[in-house]
Amino acid sequence: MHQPPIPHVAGSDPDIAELIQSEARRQFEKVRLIASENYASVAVLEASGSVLTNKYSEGYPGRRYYEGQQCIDPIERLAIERAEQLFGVDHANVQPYSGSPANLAIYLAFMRPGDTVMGMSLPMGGHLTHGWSVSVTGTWFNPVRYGVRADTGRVDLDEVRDLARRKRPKVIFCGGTAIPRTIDFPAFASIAREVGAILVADIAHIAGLIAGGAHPSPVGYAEVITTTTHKTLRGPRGAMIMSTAEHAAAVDRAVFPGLQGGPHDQTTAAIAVALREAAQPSFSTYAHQVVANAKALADGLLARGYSLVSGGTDNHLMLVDLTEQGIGGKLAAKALDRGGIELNYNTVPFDPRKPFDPSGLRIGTPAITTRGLTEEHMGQIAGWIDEAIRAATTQRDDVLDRIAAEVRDLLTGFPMPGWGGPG
Ligand code: DSN
Repeated sequence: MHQPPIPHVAGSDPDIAELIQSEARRQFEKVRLIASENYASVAVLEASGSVLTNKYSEGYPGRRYYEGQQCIDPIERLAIERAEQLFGVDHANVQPYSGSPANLAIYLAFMRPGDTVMGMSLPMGGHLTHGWSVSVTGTWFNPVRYGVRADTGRVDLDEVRDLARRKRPKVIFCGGTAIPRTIDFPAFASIAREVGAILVADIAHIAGLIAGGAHPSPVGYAEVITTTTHKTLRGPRGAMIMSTAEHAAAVDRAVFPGLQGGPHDQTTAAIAVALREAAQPSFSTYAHQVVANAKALADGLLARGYSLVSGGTDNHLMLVDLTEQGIGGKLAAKALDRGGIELNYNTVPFDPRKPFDPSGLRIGTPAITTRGLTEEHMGQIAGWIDEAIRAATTQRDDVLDRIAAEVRDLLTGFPMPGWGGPG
């Protein structure tokens, strides 16, 4: 197994080996609530760490620029077929190195510099690559942005329609990184159709929920779908672009040779493994449990007086607005980390604070659900979060250290894929 113990790394590079071991222990001992993270299976980890890393295979199956593709071609074909079957799409490209390159390929496939792109504003829950100003997508292209309503915390689709009518974008992105509610793909599709735009659903956060039937699918609504493979989908760090047959050639050309060289074949194999796992009935159970856990955790926080953007969650994540608690997100996140609860500070819609120390926390349940935690544990976690935030405001590090010990005790009973634990 290519996970700790890692005797070969330990023999040749003890410094790195020790850091990997420490990271494994850290992942074992913490309640990991970063909404975009997960625990990949041992099978996925093995495929990612395999000899496939030694191979170059620029091109696509059957059309490569290097010899020796006898094993790589069938691996990539399997990954493609499994993606197409799992999501019910005409075409899948499994080569993008990660989510941002996948989204850049959309610009290359369908737009020219200066064209208009419409996406959700980053501080409202979108992604950098949906046209945010510090990204190349917001400087080389003409971005128009939609957000959420101040009173509901939800996307106002009438506003999106008005904006699209006025600005006539070539591409409309839906999806993002901090959206706690179901994405209305049919409504976005009707807007895109009306203005002649291509609708791209960025499902990076919810791909696993869609695969498991715990969130509606964009297939049949969005002509193009981008996703990472390592969030709720629980695969390796990678990405895919899926599309209708009509757009297949443009997507493939944009990924290679447009943006990338050789695909990471070890990642392709690990994506294939993850897609096979995601097609099993147990994965559907997992996806529904992720959502059930998020709802239970949201209820636990609401019951303790916390304000959640949009009032709750439909999916794997929630956004806590700490304004009433009188503490910034960064200080809260750092205190929680000391208390064994790992999450990230996040802007909330209309945040008066700066992005580097915003008003909110983003909390997600994909990783703790993989560890086997269920609704019965969410009240306890909400209680720890509340106690740690209070301890942060009174600088009670002793309380944080006590919580961290309680967290460690709880998690001892929940195995982590890829590591047998400290024993
Ligand atoms: N970094 C990812 C996230 O945390 O949502 C988005 O790219």
